[in-house]
Amino acid sequence: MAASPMSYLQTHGPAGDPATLLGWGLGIVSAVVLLVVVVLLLAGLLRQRPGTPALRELAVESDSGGLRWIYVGVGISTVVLVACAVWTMTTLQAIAMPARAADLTLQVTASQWWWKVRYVGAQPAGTFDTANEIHIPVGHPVRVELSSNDVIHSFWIPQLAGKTDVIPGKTNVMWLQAARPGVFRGQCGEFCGAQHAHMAMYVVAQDEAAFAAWRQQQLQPAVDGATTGQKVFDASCAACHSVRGTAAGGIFGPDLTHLMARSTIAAGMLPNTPGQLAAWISNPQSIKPGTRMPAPTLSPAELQAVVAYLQTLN
Ligand code: HEC
Ligand SMILES: [Cu+2]
Repeated sequence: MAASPMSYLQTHGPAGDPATLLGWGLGIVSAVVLLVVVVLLLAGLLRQRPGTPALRELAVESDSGGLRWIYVGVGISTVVLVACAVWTMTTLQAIAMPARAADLTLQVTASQWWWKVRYVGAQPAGTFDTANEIHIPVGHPVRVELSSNDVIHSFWIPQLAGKTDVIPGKTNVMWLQAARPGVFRGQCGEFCGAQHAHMAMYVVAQDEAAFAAWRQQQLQPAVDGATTGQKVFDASCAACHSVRGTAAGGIFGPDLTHLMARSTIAAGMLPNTPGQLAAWISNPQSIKPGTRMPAPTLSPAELQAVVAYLQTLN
């Protein structure tokens, strides 16, 4: 469903599939109920033949079996409603927790208007941060711990799982599991300010070997050089951005250690190309008005140098 990446009518993993089936099932049940009611109503209206007195002129008669319709109708409705309730509860149970314990834990922190993603390693040295793009191994349940830095957001990858609110001062836990490799788009699902619509993310589901290689690469620190670009970065950007392995240790904005490994910038808004990077850095406010990244004052040469430096962060 590449054409409609936000469609939740088809999901690709056990954290979403039972709920999708339930959605279709309840939708069909509702349609059938509507159809039955409309047909019975029309049948009732049409039973009145020409020549018979209007309904309100009829004397009240004793029941001639009509109440049987009510008894049978209530009986059938009760069975259907109870069945739907049981189905709903077993579905909630099925998606509440993965079948086996998750072997990967992510701490996702939402901010206006981007997602910080921390991969928690068994050892502290195995922990790293990235942003707006989540890689997961196919077939493995992934535990996702959600918290917010500012307002209420909502974490939503429609083709993998339902929405979970992301609330300041609280950690909500959900899980993801992809049944096949692919790129699944996510989106903040709770209005969180002017750029709410530009708070997207991608989940990249990879086979185990590719995921392990990606993770290993993410753990590598960046090369610490003394290039002009890095100097500009340290002076103008490092207060907010981290590049592991260098002096840049800001935590206000996304970690940029492996920026080039991401396919988009600014939370899914722009493709990650040198031209878009330069456009973003020279004036983020014109691209994403209100974003927490101010426009830096860089000369054209400094802008070019810092973009060239970012190109080395792969
Ligand atoms: C005051 C803090 C601050 C400063 C200074 C700052 N940034 Fe940012 N930057 C941010 C924030 C916050 C975001 C996330 C914006 C969003 O997506 O809404 C961001 C996003 C980015 C992104 C996109 C990252 C991604 O993965 O989406 C890049 C690239 C970037 N900044 C580069 C720079 C460079 C280069 C400089 C210095 C010239 C710089 N920033 C200065 C706060 C800052
Ligand atoms: Cu949001």
